[in-house]
Amino acid sequence: VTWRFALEEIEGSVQDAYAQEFKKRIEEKSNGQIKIEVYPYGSLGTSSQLTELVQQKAVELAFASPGHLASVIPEVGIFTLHFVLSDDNDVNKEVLSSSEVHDILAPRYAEQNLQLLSIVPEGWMVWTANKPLRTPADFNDFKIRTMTSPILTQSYEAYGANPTPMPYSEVYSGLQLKQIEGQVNPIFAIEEMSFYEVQDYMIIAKHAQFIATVIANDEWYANLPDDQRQWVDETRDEMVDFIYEKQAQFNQERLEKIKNNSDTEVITLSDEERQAFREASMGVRDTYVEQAGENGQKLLDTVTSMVKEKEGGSGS
Ligand code: 6CS
Repeated sequence: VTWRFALEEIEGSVQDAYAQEFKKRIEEKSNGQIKIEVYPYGSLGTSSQLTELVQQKAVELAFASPGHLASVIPEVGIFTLHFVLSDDNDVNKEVLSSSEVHDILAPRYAEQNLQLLSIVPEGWMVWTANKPLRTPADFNDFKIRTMTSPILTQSYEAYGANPTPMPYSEVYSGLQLKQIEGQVNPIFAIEEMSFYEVQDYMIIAKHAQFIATVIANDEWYANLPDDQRQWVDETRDEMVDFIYEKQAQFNQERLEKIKNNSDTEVITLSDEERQAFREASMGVRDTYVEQAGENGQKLLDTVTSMVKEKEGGSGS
């Protein structure tokens, strides 16, 4: 049998590294009985279209990032909120792979005919612009491209910006043609999509991680022979540490590459500067809860208390 795995990112990306390793492990476990075909971004459609393809069982597996998926499942919008996750990404890895978080979200995915397999951090979101962005006031009227969910645009409206949602594939030309003034993505993506070529500054505020989720068609997953479903579950669990290390490596290496290949100025915000953004972002949590309801509140409480607990526990 052949399983199709669709990506929201191009070849060489974090999602591609995930899919290639997933493929390798499943093909090995099944002794070649299962083949996985990986479809990088561009071959099948936009993020939202990929989710639809999984719902229709036209592909079995895909990535679905909350920045787009929150239009369909408002609860996942939590991962687009600023300053909700820990500054310590080891803590985030643990929280995101916990059964507590999975169990709140999985039923909502199931209502959409989707099986939530995994929640994957891909690195810190970094702002790019042609001017430094150091204070919320610097965002005043700033046209920043965001992913397509409305919950996400509110985070930038809170800073006074003019967020412009658009698909990933249109960002480079949007920047080039000045339809947008800036965008936000993890460093590996800024490098592989060449956004840094048309932007002068990269601003690291550590305000959020780029989070993706791995999904499968719910019916397909439920009807898998037991041994095959076990391989999927096992591999999904094994991939947590694998992809965590990969994303760290990719983001580090590509920051060096950008520094070596361009005169992009990299700005890292101080704790005081971050604090101003943190304060300006707090009100968006209420808007999130209004949109994501009781289940959203429960998820927010669970995530924030787990982050606190694990930060305390790590002694840092
Ligand atoms: O900005 C986006 O739309 C995309 N960015 C990344 C790093 N992955 C997928 C997502 O759709």
